[in-house]
Amino acid sequence: MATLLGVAPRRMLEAMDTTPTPLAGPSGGARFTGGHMLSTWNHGLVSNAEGWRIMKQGGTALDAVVDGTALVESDPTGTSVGIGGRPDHTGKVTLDACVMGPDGQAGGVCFLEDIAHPVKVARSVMEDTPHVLLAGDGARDYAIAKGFEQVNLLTPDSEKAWQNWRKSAEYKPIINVENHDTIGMIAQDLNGNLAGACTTSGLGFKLRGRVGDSPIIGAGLFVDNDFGACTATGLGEAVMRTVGSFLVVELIRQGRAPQAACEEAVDRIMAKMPVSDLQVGYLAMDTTGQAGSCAIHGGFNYARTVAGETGMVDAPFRS
Ligand code: SD4
Repeated sequence: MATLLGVAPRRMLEAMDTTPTPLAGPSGGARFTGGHMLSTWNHGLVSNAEGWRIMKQGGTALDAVVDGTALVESDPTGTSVGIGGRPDHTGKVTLDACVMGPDGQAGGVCFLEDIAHPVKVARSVMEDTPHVLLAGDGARDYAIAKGFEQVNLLTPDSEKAWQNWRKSAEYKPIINVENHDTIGMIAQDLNGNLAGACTTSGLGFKLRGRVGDSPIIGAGLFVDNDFGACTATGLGEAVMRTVGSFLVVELIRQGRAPQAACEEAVDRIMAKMPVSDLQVGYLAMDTTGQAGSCAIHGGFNYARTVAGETGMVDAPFRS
């Protein structure tokens, strides 16, 4: 057998001890069962309130994140999620979403048009198909066949914003602290199980066909029921290039607290790309009830609910 430094590969693996941290919790603590939810931005308050209502009635973390984020999708005044989301450069609203549950199951939709609740379609892809991601017309056909509500996602307000944008039609795919508010929600239910959801209309006036991090498992969202969960907001390209949410959960698995893990993921972006004009924020929890968050720039906030008590938290930032 080939050897490296004189040690057979198999023996090297044995010597390295690849056993993951015990399942009691990443830091050895007990699993938290009081109910824990983290949701990006101010609209996270609405999602967490709904999530808590669902958990108290015996609903799972998955029920909480799907129904919690679906409420934000229904709000026509939100310009980055669901109906009312800013269109692409051709004036069409295209939506991205994904969900992940405690058994490692995952589902998503991207480049989806005319459907009110992409997060619910994502759940259906996860539960009713053998696939993880459906795109474009195929995703829409699937949603229609499943009986999901069809709507015109372009509100008069969004159309006006697009018309204004067309006057200069400057294509600058930049996300700063003012112009993004995807909803990413991660939760741990009263049985201690984790789940997450992420839903967005993505970058305003994006190129037609552009898909960001939000429907991509490992980028906009990752859940490992044994260790933790993470979701991202901000410029999807930066998150995708660094597989951000997976990275955060992997760092938690390796023993870091959620806060330190989010900081490291932000630092990885900052080490590789100029960030003066771009924003990314990570939000994470472990299984023991600890939370963490970090953004490139100031301005990212999130709603945190612990055992029914909710508050807004300003995320630390690194720039
Ligand atoms: C994207 N990450 O499509 C999303 C945008 C976002 O708040 O987070 N907006 O790149």
